[in-house]
Amino acid sequence: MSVTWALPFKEKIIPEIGRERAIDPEEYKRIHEESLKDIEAFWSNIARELEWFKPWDKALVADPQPPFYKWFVGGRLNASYLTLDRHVKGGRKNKVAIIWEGEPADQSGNPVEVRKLTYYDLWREVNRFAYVLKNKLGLRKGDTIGIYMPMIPELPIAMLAAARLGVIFTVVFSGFTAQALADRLNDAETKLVITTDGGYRRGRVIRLKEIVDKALEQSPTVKNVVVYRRVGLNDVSMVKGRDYWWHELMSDVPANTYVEPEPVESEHPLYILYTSGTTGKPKGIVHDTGGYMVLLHATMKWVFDAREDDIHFCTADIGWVTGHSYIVFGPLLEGMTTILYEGAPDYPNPDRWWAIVERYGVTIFYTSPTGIRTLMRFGDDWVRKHDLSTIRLMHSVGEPINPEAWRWLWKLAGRKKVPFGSTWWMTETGGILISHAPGLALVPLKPGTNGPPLLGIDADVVDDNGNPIQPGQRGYLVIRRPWPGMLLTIWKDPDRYVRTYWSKFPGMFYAGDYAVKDEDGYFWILGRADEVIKVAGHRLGTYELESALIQHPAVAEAAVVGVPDPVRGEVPVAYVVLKQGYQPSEQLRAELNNTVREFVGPIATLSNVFFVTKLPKTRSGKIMRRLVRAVVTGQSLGDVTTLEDEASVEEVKKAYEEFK
Ligand code: 6R9
Repeated sequence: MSVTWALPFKEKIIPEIGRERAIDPEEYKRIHEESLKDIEAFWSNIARELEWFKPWDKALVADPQPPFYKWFVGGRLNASYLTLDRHVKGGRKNKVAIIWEGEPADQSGNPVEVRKLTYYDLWREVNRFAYVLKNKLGLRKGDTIGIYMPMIPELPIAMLAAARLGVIFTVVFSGFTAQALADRLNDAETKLVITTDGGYRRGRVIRLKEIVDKALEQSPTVKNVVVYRRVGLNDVSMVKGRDYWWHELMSDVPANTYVEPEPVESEHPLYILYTSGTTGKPKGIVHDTGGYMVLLHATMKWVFDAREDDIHFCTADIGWVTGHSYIVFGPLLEGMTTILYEGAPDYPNPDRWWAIVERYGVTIFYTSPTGIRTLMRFGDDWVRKHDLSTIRLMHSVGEPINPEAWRWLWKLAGRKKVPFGSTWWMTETGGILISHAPGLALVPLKPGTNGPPLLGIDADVVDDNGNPIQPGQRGYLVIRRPWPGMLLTIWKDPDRYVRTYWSKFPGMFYAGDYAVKDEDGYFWILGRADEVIKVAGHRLGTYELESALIQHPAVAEAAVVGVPDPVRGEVPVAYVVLKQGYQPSEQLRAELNNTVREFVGPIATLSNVFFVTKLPKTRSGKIMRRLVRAVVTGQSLGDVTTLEDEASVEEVKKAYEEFK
């Protein structure tokens, strides 16, 4: 059955892009088709713009067979060299690479700590820390380490130092709990964790080292911990022989220390980043070095129109893929100035972002719909207070952007004239694949769309059988051909890689999103087609929340679904079947919520918990979350032929209505 989709925006907008000539969608279609004729040649031309220690022999190889693709095989390069040494040697030595501000602020809301690191400063610190990793902690190419740090410059320093040695790092978002951290450290078998004594978040100090200590009770592979003193807590417990202070390790490493960047193979993993799937534990998405660098280079040019004097502000946290690609590696690869801030958009006041834009003259602003909606609630004055006229380009990412949020930001920060797109991509894709491309002079903008696939990207929308679908009809987003920057595999689980992404439609990458393509070839990504939800732009598997719930002794079964929320996009609600002998109560409700927060983290706060005696299931015993979701969102139930017991749906309905 096909669904025709009413797209939220009708208008086409020609923004000011500061170029002589714009490309219209028809012309873009032709250029796009051209780019797909020989994707190896196309991407090779872009790859040549980077510096390789050794050129590749073959641009694309399926090894041992599809879908295990390797890009730029035979080539050697180093991500830390490309993002640092190249600029230090090439005339950007004294250019500011990172502007950082901490959270603590004075009476008038100005940050009390600001650090500006030039490319030279950053290069030196990365070399010194690489020396520590290599010579004091004995790490070698191919080893894995965990990084669990707040948003301070030492976080990218640690990432780049690891990359310099070919050490594979996995950054764990500093809002995650000890359990979530331990799971990731264990799966990646990390030898080292780099952390801090603590970090600031909305005026509170989060004691990160304590969380690491708790995680390490269950993480036997970790032999050492490096602790950077961020907050200055004086009661940090240090385990002798295991834990070291960053500043002590660095104290006798001279400022001019140089560590040769390891010329790694193009397909050498740069990092692993864990992300939620529909079932099972989080997946360790593995990214290569060569393809990833090439995709970032292309997207920085096309999507962000990267220029020499840009100040690039991506509001994400480095703990998510957006921060990896578009705070750290992308902007530094292009030799830009990138902004890093510690804290939250609405603390100390809801103008934190706008104050940052004004203070540093931000030109490129990359943010999320949830962030925009959060700030919208505080009204226009917080925005109007600031001079945002330096902004020349904006994009959003993470979830579909709703018309109100788009208009609000375009009017207030975009002065109704700058390009403002919604870039589609995911952890697995490494970088943006579908987007308006102001850097290619592609207009018009269509608000709310993700735009057309970028050059070299063979994206499409297909029906249940994998056949192309009519424009305007809802289907599944797929990528028909490999692209540089794509995940190599799932860490230690190649079968799951094949199953998750390449099996629904054989030969095509299945993204897990619903999408519509319009007559101009612009894509509108509508949201997840599977049981992944996006809470405030953060990806959570309903399965993870359910697994947390059933840890509680009172819970027999649980179903979690995402329901629309005006600010956070989606929020999770839980339906819980209790074990015999337990009664529903407010106290139990609170306990269950705590359990989830403890296991997954504060982003996973349940917006509601309903108690029922049975859940809707298929005859084969699979929980039909789709039906639960239909009930709470007031949609029609659709096909219920596989439902085992109709009374279960009635119960779900009743529980929900009683609450209303
Ligand atoms: C980068 C990132 C990926 C999922 C993806 C989709 C949703 C991301 C979007 C978007 C509509 C956009 N998504 N960008 N939906 N418009 N511009 O968010 O990665 O955390 O792995 O999430 O996010 O549903 O499948 P990740």
